[in-house]
Amino acid sequence: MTTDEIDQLREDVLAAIDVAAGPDALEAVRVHALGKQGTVTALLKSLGKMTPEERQVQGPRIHGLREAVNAAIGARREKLEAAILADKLASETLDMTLPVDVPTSGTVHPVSQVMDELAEIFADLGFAVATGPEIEDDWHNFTALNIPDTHPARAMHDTFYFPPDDSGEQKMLLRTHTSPVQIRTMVDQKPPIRIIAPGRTYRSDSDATHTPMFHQVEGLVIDKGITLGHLKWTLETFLKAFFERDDIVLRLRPSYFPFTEPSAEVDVGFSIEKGKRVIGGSEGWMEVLGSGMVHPKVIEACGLDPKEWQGFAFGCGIDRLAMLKYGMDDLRAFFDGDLRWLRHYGFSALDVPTLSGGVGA
Ligand code: 2NL
Repeated sequence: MTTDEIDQLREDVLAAIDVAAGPDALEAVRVHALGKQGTVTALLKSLGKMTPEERQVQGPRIHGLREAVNAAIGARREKLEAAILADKLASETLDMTLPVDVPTSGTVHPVSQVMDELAEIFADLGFAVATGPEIEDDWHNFTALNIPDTHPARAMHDTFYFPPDDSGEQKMLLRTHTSPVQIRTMVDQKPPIRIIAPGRTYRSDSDATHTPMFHQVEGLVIDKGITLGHLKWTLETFLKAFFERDDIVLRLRPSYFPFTEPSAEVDVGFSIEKGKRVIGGSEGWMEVLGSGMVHPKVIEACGLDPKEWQGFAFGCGIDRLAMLKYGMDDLRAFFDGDLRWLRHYGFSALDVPTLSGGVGA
């Protein structure tokens, strides 16, 4: 090939690179010039057949051509990719100044709202939210909680059991309370522990005040030197924040749970407003929570030394808390899925579940 022809080839290839409209077209130009059968490749191959003198003259020209083509392809590719990215960015812009006034469909269920409020109140007191499986084994739901096989509390819990496994040994069950979440936390984590465990629980029970699935929240503190005083202060602080009233009076009544010793039922003073019972004041007492000091046997079952670690625990129904706070009187409406009820009692999806967003707002 003559020098003129090489210059012509260079011009042609560079021009083709310049007009390649996209990565695919550019790749076709590259293959045409630098591929196995490419025009520039053919020139490089021809070097082998030249005399040393010829090669000395043509070598730098042909290699220079290859380099120029490579550099031009690289530059063009960068340009094309930048243009593609710019297009993509331009087509994916979001107008951040758009107002958020699009009507949301659906509402937050009062049970979800109350769960969010609980998480918020207890977060301020240093509690984390713990969750766990709803299908449990006997050990986590009963045995570890000092409820042995023969204990009457097992019958009292009206447990839903699954059919036994193949070995016939293990019968899984639907948890009857959220305590197994706390058992799992004590087994897995080192104290100090401060958690609440809200969630679905199940008992084979159905009437005006019981649904087979209901929501419970339990709280657990494990640390050194924990007393009933800590329990009472925590529950009083929680109830004042939750019901947004300062005139909350607590009465701890001796009671019995297998997993706490001593155990106390917590009554809260109520008053009558517009013919309805509301929490606060002291016209009468209403039972709201169960609680107690965690039984040493429960602490031991979780692998901790009860001489070193003590704690308190409490539990209550979330559905009932929601009814008391928001003035609903039929538990079963919670699970009917009636849109009119949900629109009336539900909360806006954009609401922040703070204490300032509750009944007092
Ligand atoms: C109630 C009473 C209660 C607990 C729950 C608990 C959990 C562990 C250890 C000890 Cl892991 N106790 N939970 C304690 C006392 C009462 O619930 O009336 N619930 C609806």
